[in-house]
Amino acid sequence: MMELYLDLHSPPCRSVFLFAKAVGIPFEFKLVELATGQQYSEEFGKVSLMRKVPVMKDGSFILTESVAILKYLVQKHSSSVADHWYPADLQQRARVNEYLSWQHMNLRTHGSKVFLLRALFPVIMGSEVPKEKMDAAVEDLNQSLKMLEDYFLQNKPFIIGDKISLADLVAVVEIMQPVATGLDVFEGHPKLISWRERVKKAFGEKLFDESHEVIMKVSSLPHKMQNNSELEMLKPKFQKIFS
Ligand SMILES: N[C@@H](CCC(=O)N[C@@H](CS)C(=O)NCC(=O)O)C(=O)O
Repeated sequence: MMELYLDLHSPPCRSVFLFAKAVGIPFEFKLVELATGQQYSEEFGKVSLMRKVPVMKDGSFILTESVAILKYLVQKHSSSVADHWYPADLQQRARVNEYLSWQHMNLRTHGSKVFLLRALFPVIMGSEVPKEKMDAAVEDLNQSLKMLEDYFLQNKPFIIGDKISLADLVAVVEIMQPVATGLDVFEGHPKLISWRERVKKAFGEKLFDESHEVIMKVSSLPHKMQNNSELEMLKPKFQKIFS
């Protein structure tokens, strides 16, 4: 059976998990606990030199990068996966790809930064986040949310139109990251509130909430990380990101 190496604290992992579950692709869940540094273990190093999740192992074929994994799954299961997830239509597919290309350096980058600053910075660095750093990160996130709303979504129910696609999936899991830290990211973005409800419904509330259960309990993450030697490995990484 296909194996997925995941930690559901991670948005790219949740996108792969949610998709496989929603379309009924069977897989074995292999937990790689990032908070305890399992991505640096010898065992995981044999699976992926990237030391990041998600990773898919389908037989002897190993694939990293959530977007590549999602597209692989769509193509592999094309007879059972509904077309709307990654439409065959040239322009609709291009629209999905446009979002998937854009999000890496925009919503993902800025959403993750706000998440890391609010949830982890104080524990790892042992100091509060400087106000101007936090304000700048939230401002960048807001600009990405505005672009999602005004450019990608406009007045449509979903990014490609009437139906959900990989683009909505990848967007919503990233937005849930700052949401989990208690930030009201939807303030000033009314269209995104109803869009999120439509996306949730499309997956089914139970599956959606189940996938987000661990991230919604993010306040327990620092506790897991404390007294853990792996924390020291994260310090230089954080210093590099946030200096
Ligand atoms: N572009 C990659 C991003 C993967 C990634 O950054 N994963 C993070 C979790 S969100 C990770 O495994 N980080 C572990 C580390 O950097 O030590 C994807 O979409 O799959």
